[in-house]
Amino acid sequence: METTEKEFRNYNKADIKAAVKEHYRKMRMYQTYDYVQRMKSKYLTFDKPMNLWDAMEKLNALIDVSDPDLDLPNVQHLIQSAEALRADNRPDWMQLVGLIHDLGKVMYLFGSDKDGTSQDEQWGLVGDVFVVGAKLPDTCVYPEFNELNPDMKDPRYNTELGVYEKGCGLDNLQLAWGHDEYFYQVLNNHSENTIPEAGMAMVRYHSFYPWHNGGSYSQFEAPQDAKVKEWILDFNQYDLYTKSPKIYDLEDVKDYYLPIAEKYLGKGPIFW
Ligand code: INS
Repeated sequence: METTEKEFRNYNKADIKAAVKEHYRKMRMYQTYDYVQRMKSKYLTFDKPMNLWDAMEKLNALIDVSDPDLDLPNVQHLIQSAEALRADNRPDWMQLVGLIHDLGKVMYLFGSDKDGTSQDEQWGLVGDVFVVGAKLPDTCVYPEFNELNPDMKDPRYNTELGVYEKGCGLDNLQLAWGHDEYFYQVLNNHSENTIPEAGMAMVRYHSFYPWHNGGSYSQFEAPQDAKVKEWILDFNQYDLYTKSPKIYDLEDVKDYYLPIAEKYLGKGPIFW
């Protein structure tokens, strides 16, 4: 890899786009406990059939505004991740997870500016996520925006535990709404899905940087979450350090990934 690790995710470098910072300002300001509940009832309807490859194609039209390291359409990032996993001979299901882990970003097709789930307003779609319903930690990128979150003035939500119990476990937390939780729930609802538990965790928690990278939220961890963190950190190398200007054609790699996708997701459409 050409770029060294420390050059990734540097949100303070001089040429960072104002749009990245603005994205995080809005995300911190609007992603409240109530907002997340509203988005769950709005988007977890599983009534829109679309096959996997059509969904991949749709990510040709989406550039992730929160990403300081990549300006390419999101489908390129997915192929780059998968190809790196393939080159390292990682298990077929993990290669598939690399290929699809951000597919929840197709929510932009059904989304709106108002919800932050559109091409223009992405604060409900992409970016590092955090727990809603508990105090925001300083390990969030741009922690200076934490105080803009209305929940931080609400005594129900602004304490270390907030609405949760100590040791409740990761799966019982409500995270900021975005592509990760959306796609996890879509896959969970897909009856033909046989992606192993580790792969499902990679989909669900890969953007949860304040936890897997920042070391926050240990008050909520249950014993089984230690292994989840190992899975996520393993996957993270392929999610983050594979970002490069290299462009692929989805059609060229499809022959290789199609049988793997059918093995773990079946042949039918996915309901979004
Ligand atoms: C990126 C991007 C990714 C997400 C990361 C974030 O900007 O939105 O999809 O996984 O957490 O830093």
